[in-house]
Amino acid sequence: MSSNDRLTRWVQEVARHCQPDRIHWCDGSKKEYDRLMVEMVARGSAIPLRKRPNSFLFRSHPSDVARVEDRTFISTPSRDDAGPTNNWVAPDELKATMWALYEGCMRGRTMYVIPFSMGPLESPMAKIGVEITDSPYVVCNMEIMTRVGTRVLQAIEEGADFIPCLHSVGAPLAPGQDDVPWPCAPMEQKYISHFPQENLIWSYGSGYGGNALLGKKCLALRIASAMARREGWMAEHMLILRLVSPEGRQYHIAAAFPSACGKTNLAMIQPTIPGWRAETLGDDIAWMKIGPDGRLYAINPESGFFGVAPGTSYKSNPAAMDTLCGNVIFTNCALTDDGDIWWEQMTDEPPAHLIDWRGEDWTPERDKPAAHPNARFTAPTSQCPLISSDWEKPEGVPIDIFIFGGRRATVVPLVHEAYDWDHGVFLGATAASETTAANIGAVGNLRRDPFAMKPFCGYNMGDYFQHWFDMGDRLGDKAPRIFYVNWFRKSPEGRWLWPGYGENSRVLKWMCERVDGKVEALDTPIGRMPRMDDLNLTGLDIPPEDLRELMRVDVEAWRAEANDIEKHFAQFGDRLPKRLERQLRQFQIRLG
Ligand code: GTP
Ligand code: SPV
Ligand code: MN
Repeated sequence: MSSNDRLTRWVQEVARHCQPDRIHWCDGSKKEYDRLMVEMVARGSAIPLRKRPNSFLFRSHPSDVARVEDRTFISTPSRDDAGPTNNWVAPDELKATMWALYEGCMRGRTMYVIPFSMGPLESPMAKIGVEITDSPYVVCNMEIMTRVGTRVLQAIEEGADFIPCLHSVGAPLAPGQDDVPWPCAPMEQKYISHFPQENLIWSYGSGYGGNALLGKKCLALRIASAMARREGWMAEHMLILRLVSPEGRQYHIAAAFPSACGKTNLAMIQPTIPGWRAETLGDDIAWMKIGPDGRLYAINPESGFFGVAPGTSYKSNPAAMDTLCGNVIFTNCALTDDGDIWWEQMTDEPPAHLIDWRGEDWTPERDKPAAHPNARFTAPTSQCPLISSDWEKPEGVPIDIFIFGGRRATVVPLVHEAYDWDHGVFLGATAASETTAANIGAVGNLRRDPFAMKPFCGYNMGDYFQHWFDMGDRLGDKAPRIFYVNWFRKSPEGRWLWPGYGENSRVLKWMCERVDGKVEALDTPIGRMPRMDDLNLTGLDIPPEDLRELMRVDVEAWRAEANDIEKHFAQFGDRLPKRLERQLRQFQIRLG
């Protein structure tokens, strides 16, 4: 059977179950996008923005505002292969449950077939997917976030493999029934399911972000991470950035921070240190493979930003603001009276009146935010003024530096460096962060989020740790150097101790100097840290006591961390690499 026959039969099978009124094969054209938007405006689910060309605001159902980790499943034949950090249901059982939900679920709707490529089609690292969805909102978002169109279909016709991705909002319409602006299913019917053995994705019940735009978290991270392990490459929740020194030397950095912990902002950094500049390559996902010269090369599989809106401003991230000049889909932002969008911290003063993300009148006296904390923009990567001319290079860029990190109000200092690769894997494996609004659930709870991949690793996390060791062994002395950062330290009163954003360039510069062997570092129990004099702080107005706090290693607090890491590691049983146990013992010895 040709892959084209396989595609036709799959589409027919899905149509037989889901019973859509009609089927539309997407060509990815502007005409198609425009027509879908016109239809969504007419139905009342999209609001055209008078102030931004070709831009639209959507308001989701208040129950469908973020990823749903509790409803996300890695369905491997054995529970052990999904591991302790994933939800698991046996494939047969999950498929039976979901087929029952899919039965008739697209009645009254159009079924769209979206052929898409993750990565430039001509890249040897690119992967093709086909998403079937009953949501025109998903189609338009996918057309920004991925490379959609007839060229992809052609590749399939010529024999290229593809990953089937099935999605339904789970809200069939009875004959004559009016649609709602944001159809979705109740929480207990939502399923974001992955079958890594078969490279298959089934999503039901949500129209939002990573639950529904299946090229992103589902394919490019969960399925891709499982493929990457089998095939000897890496699929990581990482931004990709090129930093250029005043002398013109280029450094490529890939950084893994959990959701809503600063990847997009770091990817678009505008360094405050004179002479240094940055170019954006990717803001969320990196696919990396060892090149012919033995170094690790990264591509960005996406073609759009699905970025956190609140907090984005001309002060914090001017490049993002410029990226949003037009051709943007805004979701759950507030609407201004003159037909533009607004969100918290976009301007110093909020507008006197807004329509909030729920569609209600809002004035600054209201104690609820006008935009949902996980409000997002979907914008083409090519519109970023800092985009690197190499961002679509088929072979990618060679990575010099890995950064891990997270949101920690206490304990973790501004920056430390791993002693070696194994210690770096330990830092990644033990990364912890306060939860954010990017997932439905409590916000601000500290949890381990290894390599920022807890919600996105498509197999047993213990095996994933081993994969990092294996990659390091293959890379040898060409492996990237590994650092750990925390931009989110707070004073007891809750004030940020570090100004963040563009000022983070000061920390990046120190990393580059470490890579070049230009500066010594201080050995501490947690890793190597900058000597105060080596951090360029010129022009920064930080009280000395704040700086001391940002660079302090509180041995007592780290002993408590070590105890918690023991518990964290214990859940992996015999899947935990011995090399991590050794790292933990050495850490405990250094702590004394
Ligand atoms: P996902 O798209 O969910 O993966 O998030 P992300 O990792 O790309 O996070 P993003 O850059 O969108 O930042 C999330 C929030 O953190 C935004 O509200 C930012 O304004 C804020 N933020 C980002 N960088 C910094 C920083 O250096 N300091 C402080 N204080 N806040 C930051
Ligand atoms: C994240 O949560 O890490 C995101 C947003 O990048 S979503 O696409 O919804 O997963
Ligand atoms: Mn993300």
